[in-house]
Amino acid sequence: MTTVLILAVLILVAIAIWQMTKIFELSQLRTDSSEIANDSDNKTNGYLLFAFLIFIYGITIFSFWKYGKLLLPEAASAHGGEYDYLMVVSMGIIFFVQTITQGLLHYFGYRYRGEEGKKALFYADNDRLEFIWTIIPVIVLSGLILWGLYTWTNIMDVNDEDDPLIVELYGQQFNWTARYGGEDNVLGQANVRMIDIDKANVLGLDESDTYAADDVIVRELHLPVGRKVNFKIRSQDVLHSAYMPHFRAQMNAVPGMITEFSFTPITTTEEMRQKQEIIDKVKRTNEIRKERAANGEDNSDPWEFDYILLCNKICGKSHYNMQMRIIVEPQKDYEAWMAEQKTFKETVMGDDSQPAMNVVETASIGQ
Ligand SMILES: [Cu+2]
Repeated sequence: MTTVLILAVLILVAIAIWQMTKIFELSQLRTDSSEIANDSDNKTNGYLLFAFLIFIYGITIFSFWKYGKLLLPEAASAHGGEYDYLMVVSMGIIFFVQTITQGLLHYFGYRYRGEEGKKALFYADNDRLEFIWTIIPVIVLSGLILWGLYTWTNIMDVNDEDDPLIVELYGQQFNWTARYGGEDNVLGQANVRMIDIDKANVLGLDESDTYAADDVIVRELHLPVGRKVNFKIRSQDVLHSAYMPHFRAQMNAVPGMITEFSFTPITTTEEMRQKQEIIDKVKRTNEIRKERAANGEDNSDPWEFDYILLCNKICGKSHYNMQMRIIVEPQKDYEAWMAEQKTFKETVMGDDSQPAMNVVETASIGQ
């Protein structure tokens, strides 16, 4: 009832304002009713163009200052540096060209604004000018595209050189599971049709495949630093996307097929935590979390930096929370961790109803 009353009052107030405006308009004596812009109008618009130019330059500088720190930290994979360099050069060129063209565009709008008696020059074409403004973008864009293609081909070349570690990433609504090939570094055959919940065979491994017996299934990904990793990516249900932002890696997880991505981690989690930009980020985040804690809100425990695997396809209502911690560590730490993990044979193939996989303490993972 109150809502209806408030609405009625608002409508009546709006009608009253409308009526008053009409009365005000009628009471004004129009001295100049012309719809054609005069010199003064044009001048005002010319100045407004300058004001808008200052606004877009200002908001650009403000965004860099305010949000620049939200960009990803230095890449932690071997290919990431080149990827970032390509990105920075592309953005630099775009930024440079847009700053100049916007400046010129608005300046010319102001400089050649309409004036009484001024006539525009009829200028049909100029071959040299057209050649210049065609050839420069052609050269710059061809350079960027060729460089981009070369980089892309290098990054996407998944091969078995240099003895890569083979890891499967398995996406489902709404979590990630990882599987290592075990001692032999070969993944056993798997298929969603072989998923057996009763036996906790959640990834659908083929129990008759000898390669599957020593596979290690985990919910926290450990990678030895400096060793190439070949990821084999599967999805159980819908399209997901395995996204590891700190390693500049992303690949769709497509039901019914195995997609691949390969990279070499070059910075351990510990080394990353020591970097100044990460220390600052952690500090900023924890200040926010402290405020949240004071207000009794969720996500308020102190955060520590971790690499992370996310899903980057909107795959359902808990998509935002589909994540897995990644730990990059020295070879010996990796081996020690791996030695503690149980194999598929130990966890599933027996009839003693062991847990599905190596269970990890799930501490809070956050960005
Ligand atoms: Cu997903």
